[in-house]
Amino acid sequence: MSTIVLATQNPGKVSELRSMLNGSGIEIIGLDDLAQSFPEPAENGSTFIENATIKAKAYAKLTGMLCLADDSGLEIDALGGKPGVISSHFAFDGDAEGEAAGLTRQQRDDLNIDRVLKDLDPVEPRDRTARFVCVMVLSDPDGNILASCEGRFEGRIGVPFDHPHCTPADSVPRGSNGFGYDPIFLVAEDYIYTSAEIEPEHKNKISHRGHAVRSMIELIKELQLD
Ligand code: ITT
Repeated sequence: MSTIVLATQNPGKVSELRSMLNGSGIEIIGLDDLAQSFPEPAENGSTFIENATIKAKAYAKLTGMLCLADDSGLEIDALGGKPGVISSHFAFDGDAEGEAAGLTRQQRDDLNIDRVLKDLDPVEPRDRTARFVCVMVLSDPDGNILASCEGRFEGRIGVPFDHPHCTPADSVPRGSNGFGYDPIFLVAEDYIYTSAEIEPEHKNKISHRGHAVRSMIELIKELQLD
């Protein structure tokens, strides 16, 4: 089995992907495990598949290895599917340069959460339906796409503690696991716990990334890479 490099600079994704691929027979390394550092490609696609393809091809070429990229994000129905492909920089309307460039990932995540809660302010708790989407793409060093797949994770965005319609069940942010929007995402199982409160192993079982990874493992096995 060939070694596959994970094309992500997001430590939250790396730890989830590592734990899910553990024991799959697929040997995985992160960009951080390589001696060199690599420039982040501009994610200027308008869909998850376009951006995942940009990342997979770019890092496959740079590293000379098979490369697995994940492009993911949050789609909120009441916001017409936003933040979608600009989830990582929603507070800056998708602009990764300018002001956002000087911030830590945690600071960006906090500002993105504030923006979502502000935009949803007039929306009733039951109308805050949303889902995480994850698209994965595997590229070889020549830029050939060997496999792609998608996973989804349904839920609802909670309500800030100080909002007049807030109840204890839907109050957010809550929880310290995961990353990104997890503290405000009430998992559709019961809309009680956020995806930052459930155990990481449980999130991996039901999440968008978990579903995509399991499909990708099957596709990689079928490719019979050596
Ligand atoms: P790479 O491009 O380096 O992989 P990134 O964080 O910029 O890292 P994306 O462009 O795919 O990755 O953006 C995904 C954003 O969507 C991420 O920054 C979070 O804000 C959000 N997101 C994706 N999966 C999530 C999850 O499981 N839990 C919470 N938020 C998530």
